[in-house]
Amino acid sequence: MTGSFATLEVESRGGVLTIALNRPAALNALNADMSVELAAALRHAQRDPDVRCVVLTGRGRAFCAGQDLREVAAGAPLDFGAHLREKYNPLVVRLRTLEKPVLAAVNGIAAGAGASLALAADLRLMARSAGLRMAFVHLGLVPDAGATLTLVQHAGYGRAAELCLLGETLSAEQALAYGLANRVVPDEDLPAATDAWAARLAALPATALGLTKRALQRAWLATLEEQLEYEAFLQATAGATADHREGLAAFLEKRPPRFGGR
Ligand code: T3D
Repeated sequence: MTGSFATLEVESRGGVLTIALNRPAALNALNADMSVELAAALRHAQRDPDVRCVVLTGRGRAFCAGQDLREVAAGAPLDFGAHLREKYNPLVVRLRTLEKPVLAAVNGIAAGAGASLALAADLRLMARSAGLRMAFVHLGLVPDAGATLTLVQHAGYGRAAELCLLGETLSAEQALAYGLANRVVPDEDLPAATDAWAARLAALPATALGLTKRALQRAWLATLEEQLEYEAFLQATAGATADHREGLAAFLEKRPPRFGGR
């Protein structure tokens, strides 16, 4: 799948699928082609057992400036509801339910639906000069692509309200303080920091990571009793994997584990 897209650069190496949004002149704004291609790349990530971690990033100085507003202005009046249901919502569902870790390497500004995509990832590494901007309010729109949920989940209601209602750009350092970034690194260190985390994630037991993600996603909805039961259900699967046996053997033999992903 490497490199066969008009709006993305996709590379698969060492168990890591890197998807780079690649319309730098438009700050990687999401046009119709990009949403179709991103859906295809994420489908591939789900299906290919050799993909054990997904990195989402942007080429050029931005991560993603959200919906391509020139495309909206040039076209027939947009059916916003249908557009979201057909294009963005499936992308967000895929990112959140993909049973592989998704790491957003936020290399620059992430605005509107671009911020929503970054927030849908499991982990966010941000370059120091990057920012998050809930730009929707400046267009008279409502935050979409899941951001009203993910912001409240990661940052809490008050901070989510501040970001969505005021629509100011949140710096990377502020994003870290708000719980929206996992790490902030100097701009020039982002590629190496991303590679290091992605390689670590790709070397960890794939089934356990996938099931862990399922458990975390569901935790928002559950009572304690339900979550305890769900953890027990998932552990029955994880406990039957070769990776679990390898982890146990490595512990007893006092050596690093070599997880095969099965
Ligand atoms: O159903 C639906 O589709 C509704 C869903 C909506 C989802 C959304 O995402 S709504 C929010 C859309 N995004 C925005 O409102 C952000 C718009 N962009 C900006 O506010 C600014 O560009 C930034 C704050 C992101 C960055 O500012 P700055 O000063 O660093 O860059 P710039 O000069 O504004 O932009 C550079 C170029 O990128 C420029 O093109 P040019 O003049 O050099 O040819 C600019 O027009 C282009 N660009 C930036 N954002 C977009 C864009 N082109 C198309 N669409 C964009 N979203």
